Amino acid sequence: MKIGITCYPTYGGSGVVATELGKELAELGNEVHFISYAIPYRLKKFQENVFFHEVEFSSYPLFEHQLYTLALASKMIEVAENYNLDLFHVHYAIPHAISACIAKKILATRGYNVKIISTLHGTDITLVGLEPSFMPLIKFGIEESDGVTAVSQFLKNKTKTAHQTNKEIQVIYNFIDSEIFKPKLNEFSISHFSPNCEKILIHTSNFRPVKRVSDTIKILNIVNKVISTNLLLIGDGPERSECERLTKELKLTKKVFFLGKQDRLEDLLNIGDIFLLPSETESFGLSALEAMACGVPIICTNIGGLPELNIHNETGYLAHVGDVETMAKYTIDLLTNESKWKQFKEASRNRAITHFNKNIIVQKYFNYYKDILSA
Ligand code: GMT
Repeated sequence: MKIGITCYPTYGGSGVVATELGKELAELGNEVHFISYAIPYRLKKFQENVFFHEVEFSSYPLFEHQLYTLALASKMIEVAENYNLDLFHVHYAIPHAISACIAKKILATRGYNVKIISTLHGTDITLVGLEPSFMPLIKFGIEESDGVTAVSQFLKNKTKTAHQTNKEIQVIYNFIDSEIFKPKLNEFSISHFSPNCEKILIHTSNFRPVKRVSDTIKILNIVNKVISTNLLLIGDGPERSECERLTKELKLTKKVFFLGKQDRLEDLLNIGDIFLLPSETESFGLSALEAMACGVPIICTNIGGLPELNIHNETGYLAHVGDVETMAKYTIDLLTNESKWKQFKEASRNRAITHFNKNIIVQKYFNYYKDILSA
């Protein structure tokens, strides 16, 4: 197959899923063309069958704002014609699905039939997607796509109710490479983060308000009074300064490590005893899956698609949004009960590899492509 993939190229779960999927499809012999404004950050190395096409902007005095949706549609048309694409697989509805619809319509007038598959990832439906001005666009993008996938049952249901659509939506979960995300001895010096054998809590995200990163610091504050514990915060974003302020206010500066954006997540995740994800909304929780694959139990909120990933009292625990006391209680429970913690670690790794390994999920996408192309 010849597949055009469009995603956000910067840090973020949808870009990771799109890039890893493209790399796997290329590995299976398909030709994959990434079309975006920058090269996806997980696509830095040369790989056979993988191509990148940069969406360029032309400056023109009348265009005070960049016309990204149109520039992307133009590039999609160009790539589809030059490389005979079979389909566009766009990740994150806004504006990618709309650009694909424009490109498809124009290509049809030029004798090309290219299918569109849109994958809904989360905030494109649950947050920005609910802005009244965007709602008609999102509904249009969904209904005009030849196929639509969502990363959890929760997101499928939410899309149908919030956007009042009967469009068939296929649930295809996020995935990991269990050979990369696996339990292993650390290359990073654990003694740096745990000089006095403190327990280690870990969290990774883009520090947007929906992640409620400051809750991880509040949890640490409670846990640390019972068992000496440190917290590793990986990633960066708008809430980081507030988290740094709160850390100072709670006198936890020696206990919280702000590591910023990091590449070799799998090494850092392996240092953690427990992964915290106290999000306000989370359609799946790729970061939690990566931790589970490394054998790290999860304590997270019971919202969105998280209960489809993290099984309460088996791979971790679930609590209500903002209930830091309960999350801290669960954390203490696991950190002070070695046999239960080991049992949860094993269950986390097992669940990650039996349900969410790349070979299972990539095959689901590929079968879906075949269904859509033959429909
Ligand atoms: O919204 C984000 O946090 C980023 C967003 C993205 O850009 O990819 O993540 C969403 O997609 C991921 C991959 O499918 C999911 O694992 C995340 O749960 C989802 N984030 C939210 O729903 C908040």
